[in-house]
Amino acid sequence: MKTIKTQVAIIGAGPSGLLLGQLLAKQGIDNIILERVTGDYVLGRIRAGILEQGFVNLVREAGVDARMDAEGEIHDGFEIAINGECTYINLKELTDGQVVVCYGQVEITRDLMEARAAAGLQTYYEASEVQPLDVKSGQPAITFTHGGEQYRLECDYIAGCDGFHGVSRKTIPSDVRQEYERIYPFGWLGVMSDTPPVSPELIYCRHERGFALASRRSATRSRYYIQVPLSDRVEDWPDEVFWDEFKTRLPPDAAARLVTGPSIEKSIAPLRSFVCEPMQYGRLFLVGDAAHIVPPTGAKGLNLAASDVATLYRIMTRVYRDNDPDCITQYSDIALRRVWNGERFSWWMSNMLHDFRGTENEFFSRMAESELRYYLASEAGQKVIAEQYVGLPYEALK
Ligand code: FAS
Ligand code: PHB
Repeated sequence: MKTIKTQVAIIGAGPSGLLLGQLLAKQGIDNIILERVTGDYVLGRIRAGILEQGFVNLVREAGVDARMDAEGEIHDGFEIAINGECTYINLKELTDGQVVVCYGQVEITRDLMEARAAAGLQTYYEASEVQPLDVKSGQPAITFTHGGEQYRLECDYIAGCDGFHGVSRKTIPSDVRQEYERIYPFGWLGVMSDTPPVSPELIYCRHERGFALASRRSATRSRYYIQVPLSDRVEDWPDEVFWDEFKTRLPPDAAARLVTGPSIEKSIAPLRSFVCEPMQYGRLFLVGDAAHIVPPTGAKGLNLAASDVATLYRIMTRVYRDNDPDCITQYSDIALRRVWNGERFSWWMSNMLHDFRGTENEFFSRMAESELRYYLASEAGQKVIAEQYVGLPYEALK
């Protein structure tokens, strides 16, 4: 077995792991990333598209903002439609100037991967049998296999950035872990197409036939979603059937502008809310989807991963720069306060915008529509939605 060493071992080369690795390296903190699949496979996952200001600031701090600034789109607001009747949520006005940036997760991940390679930072792609060890001791380690060789990575700390299906969360003993979950009774059919988007900003649609979301990746690439039953398969949705249904759920003006075309990606994702407490165990820290999942209705998944990264990065900086190892005890409590706030907003947006008939009773649907109308009808209500959508400020360390 070959022994290698680093200060912070990172499991996972998704956005969490790559962003953390870049920020730590900027502070001179040595780190190695272990990733189960190839870099191309990671880049093949179509996921998020909306970045909170906090995320944008972190990307800038990591020195990986050039393409985001050049190609990302600043969105001052978005529409919420109820059966075709639109209300504009003016983020910029309602939050004293805060906005969001529309820039695909794939692009951010690509930028981070390229920056990491350019900096000569070590990433083991296609690492298998990754296993954290002795996380409660002062010398944790990770064993893994790479290129047919066995390795032991000795480190000071382990960042579990390995997503919902990773190994890190399971390293916390089941009698220590408390998991909270809600599975939604529907999924999202997502379509990517090289067609001009129906709107310069996003449109979230509550419709009697089900939820729809008109998003985008650029002026020539659209990202669209519709709520579908969990029993549906992609094969049930040939392009023309999708376009007809999507058009029906859009507000009339947007429907009239819809340009259809061949899908270049089509998939169905289930929706769940999930939180694991605590988010740390000894010198192992859970980051991003390894610790929590939200339904994408609030555009929070990637953004909550970023706030975890921000907290852990600041803690590691204090440990190594200010020689304050005790501050690691703050991570889980700080991260969870923002995670639960993001969980609540994502759960609320999902309840307000989806059709629950057939799973909840008609009374629930009438309550949800009435509550959404109440929020949209008042500046105070719109302000609540806007503050949550742009993201609350990151909590400082004590
Ligand atoms: P990730 O899952 O992205 O990355 C984890 C990495 O760890 C992966 O590369 C994986 O291969 C690796 N890994 C796993 N196990 C390992 C092991 N044992 N050893 C080594 N490596 C291992 N969020 C939004 O904000 N908006 C959206 O619209 C949105 N849509 C989504 C659609 C889908 C289908 C999914 C699944 C998620 C979506 N999300 C969305 C959430 C998504 O963006 C996540 O929040 C984001 O990918 C989190 O990033 P990471 O925490 O890095 O986890
Ligand atoms: C996306 O563009 O993929 C996207 C945007 C906002 C959401 C969900 C998905 O709430």
